[in-house]
Formats: sequence, structure tokens, C-alpha cells
Amino acid sequence: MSGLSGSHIAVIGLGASGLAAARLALDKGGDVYVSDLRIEPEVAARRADLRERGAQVELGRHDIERLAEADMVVVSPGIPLHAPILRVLQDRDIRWISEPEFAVQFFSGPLIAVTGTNGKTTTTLLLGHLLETAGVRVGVGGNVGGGLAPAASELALMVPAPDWYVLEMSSFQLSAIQSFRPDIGILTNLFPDHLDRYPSLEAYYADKARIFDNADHQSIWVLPEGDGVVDSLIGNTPGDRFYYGEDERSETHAFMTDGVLTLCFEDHRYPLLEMDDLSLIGRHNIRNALAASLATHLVGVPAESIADGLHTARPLPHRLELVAAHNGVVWLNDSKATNVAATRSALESLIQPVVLLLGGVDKGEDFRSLIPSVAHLRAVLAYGAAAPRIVSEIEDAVLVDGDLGLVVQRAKKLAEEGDAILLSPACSSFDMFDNYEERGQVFTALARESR
Ligand code: UMA
Repeated sequence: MSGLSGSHIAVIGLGASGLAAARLALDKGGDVYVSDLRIEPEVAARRADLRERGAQVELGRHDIERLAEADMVVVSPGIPLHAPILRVLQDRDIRWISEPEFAVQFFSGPLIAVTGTNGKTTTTLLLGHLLETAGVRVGVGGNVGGGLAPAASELALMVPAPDWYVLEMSSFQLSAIQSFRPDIGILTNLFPDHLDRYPSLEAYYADKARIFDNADHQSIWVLPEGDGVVDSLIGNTPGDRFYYGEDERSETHAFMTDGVLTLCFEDHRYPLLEMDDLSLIGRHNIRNALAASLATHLVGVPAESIADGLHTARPLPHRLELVAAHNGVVWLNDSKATNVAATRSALESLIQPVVLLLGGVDKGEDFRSLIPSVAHLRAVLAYGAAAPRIVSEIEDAVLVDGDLGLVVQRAKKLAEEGDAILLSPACSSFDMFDNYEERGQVFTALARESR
């Protein structure tokens, strides 16, 4: 764990990642320069905090000469490649790294990295819970956000240091790694997403595949069984592969059999938990639980302890979360579903008729691929910026021109006893909300007022 004294560290972006990276760099003795284009009070408050710790912080601009003279440039994941500042860095042949790449240099133990289009936060936090249940001291964080877990750099400051680190990695964070190498890597699934940021699906998948960059024969990979896209992405990457899936196959080490989540190693079966006893709703959460259980076993945790952890696992906010139930109607908040695949998973997990609330920022995805899953729909209510395209692509979808309150009123009128009213927007929330958490909180409040 080398110190940074005498090194000039530049950090671009003063959101959660930038703040964490700057604090870590200061803690290691670095000479830190942070810049962010925003000047709002929340960013100014972070500037004051960092200045007190000895950093130079500039808001409203990026000083390219300061960046050019830095020994290391750490870039926040939310800054897209086409951002002017990154174009200037490229023109000046100035390399940068992502915040987790910076952080892992100061990790003092083995690392499990979780990536994929959907389920990575649930899998990451469930994995942390299973390891903690087994008495493993674990540092969990990364892309998680939403106040659920810290950025990677904060884990590098934990005292005492954890035995294991678990990081959720987004494609944005993976796009700027160098030596990042997980001891165990989990790739949950791959579906189209972030098409508003990537020029093509292949470019998005290529960033996901960076998790394999520094693999060697000691690497361990936990993968969904029978996923052609994942298999094509991992190719002949070195390391041992362990598969999970709902069905028992010759090569699966974690699967469902007779409704019981089960591990199988060297032909020995370890039953873990009845599916109905898992508090996380939906088939996709069964898969997430199988992935987390398999990785936990590969750390060396016995099946009995994994079973205890699964038993006490609790659902996460905004992920198919039951937030209200009255007059025979259940209200489900799936606000974290910011792409079509996530919404499809939610619909496939429900058996009752559904009033589906869809809409938000149009990220360019094809809503028609929802149609096979909309068979048991009472109604589809489309709102927000993407609504016109949703209505054009999904027959019988109704455009509701107004805020979420208006949409909820319409949903309440349409729902019948035994139905579910599901907010699973398949879009980002930024046209009406600060983030998916706020969208979920507003929906939850509206649901609870709708007695
Ligand atoms: N900025 C500049 N110059 C620019 C552009 C932006 O200074 O040219 C500044 C902005 O003003 C802003 C900051 O850079 O202050 C942007 O930082 P950010 O968007 O990376 O925000 P963070 O708070 O650091 O959050 C990021 C992740 N956000 C994104 O990847 C968009 C958070 O994931 C993550 O929790 C956090 O780092 C900690 O690691 C959120 C997310 O939505 C949950 N992730 C996406 C997803 O999960 O789908 C990838």
C-alpha cells in the first residue's frame, strides 16, 4: 500500500465518487486538486470540507494545465466520454482512471466485483449480508449509491481493514480501469442499457467485459448458466467458471430444485432455503440469491451459514418493493427499473393482473420487447418524456399528460381487487426527479395516501 506523498492527484467531479477519491488521496498524503463544473451549494459545501483538509478545489471550471501536470487523474463515472473535458484530456494524451481503479490500489484484501445490467446492487448487498452473517468482516460499496453503501474509495479508508471487499461496478466505472482485478467476478446478466451514452450495444458490452481485463488462472468467475451473451463476452478468459441458474444442469453449482435454492459441489448437494422463504420477490431475485450464495461459498463459507443469511435477507428499497396494500390492491415500487429488461423481469415475476406505470427519460430503448411480458396487464399508463414513443410502440398504452400524482390517480381508478399497481418505469427518472430514489419515494407516498 504505497503512500501518495509528493504525488499530484487531480480529481474530476465532486459527486460521491470525487469526494471519496479526494478524501482518500489526502489521507495518503497526496497533493490534491479537485474540480467540478457545478457551483451549487451542495458542491460548495464539499469544497469547504476538502479545503479544510488541504485540497485545492475549483468549481465552475476545470484547469487543464493543473490536470496536465498531475501524476494521476481520477474521473467520476458519470462524466461521459464526449464531455468537453475528457475530449481535451484525450487531445493532450492525458490518461485518466476511474475512482474504483484509484481506490483498489489501497485495498488490503481480496476483492469480489459484481457487474451486469440488472441485479448488481441486490447481488452486491446480499453478498455482503451473507458474508457478514458468516462473521466475515467485509467492505461493501461502489456503484451502489442511494445512501445504501459508500463509494469504493471510502472502503479503502476503513479501519480496521475488512477481510474481503465487495464492489458493485458499473460499465462507466469499468471503462477506465487499468490494473483492476477481482479475485472473484460476478457477471449477473447483460441487456441493452445506457444507449443514450454508448454509441452501440457492443460498446456498452465492451465496457462490461473490462471486468475480465486482468484475469489470470487464479481468477474465479460466477456466471449465469446458458447466457449466450455472457458466454461470448467471457470467451477464453483465464480462470475457473462457476455457474448458477434456476434449473439444475451438469455444470451448475447453484440452482433451484423442488423449490429449494441449492448448492452442489463435488456431487454433494447443500439445500439452502425454500424459495417461498426468500423475502426478495421475483425470479430475478432467485437468480441474484443463487449468484450471491455461490460466491459466498467460493469464499469458503459453509452452506449452513449461507442458509441463515438468506433467511434474514431483506428486500432493498425501490426493487419490486411492496409499499402499500388496500382494497385488495397491492402497490409495488420498482423505481430502480431504469431499463426495459428490468421491467420485463418485474412483469415476469408477477402473476396477478398489473396496472403498469411506464415512463421518464427516453434512453432510446425498444419498448416493443416488453410486449411478450405484458400479457397479464390491466392497463399500461405512459408518462414523461418517453410517453409518446411508448404509446406508439405498445398497443393499448395510454398517455397520461401530467406528473406522477396524476398517473397514480388514473391507476387507482383502473385497478381492480387482486391487481397490482406497479411502478417499473423502464426509463431513467431525470425528466421529473433528481434520481430513481426520489421517484420511488414520491410513488410510495402517493401509494400510501391512496387509501
Ligand atoms: N461534472 C463535471 N464536469 C463534467 C461533467 C460532470 O465536473 O464535464 C461533475 C458534475 O457536476 C457532478 C459530477 O461530475 O458533480 C458527476 O459525478 P457522477 O455523475 O459520477 O456522480 P457521483 O455522485 O460520483 O455518482 C457516481 C455514480 N453515478 C453515475 O455513474 C451516473 C453513482 O451511481 C455511484 O453510486 C457513485 O458514483 C459512487 O460510486 C448511480 C448511478 O446511477 C447510482 N449509476 C448508474 C447506474 O447504476 O445505472 C451507472
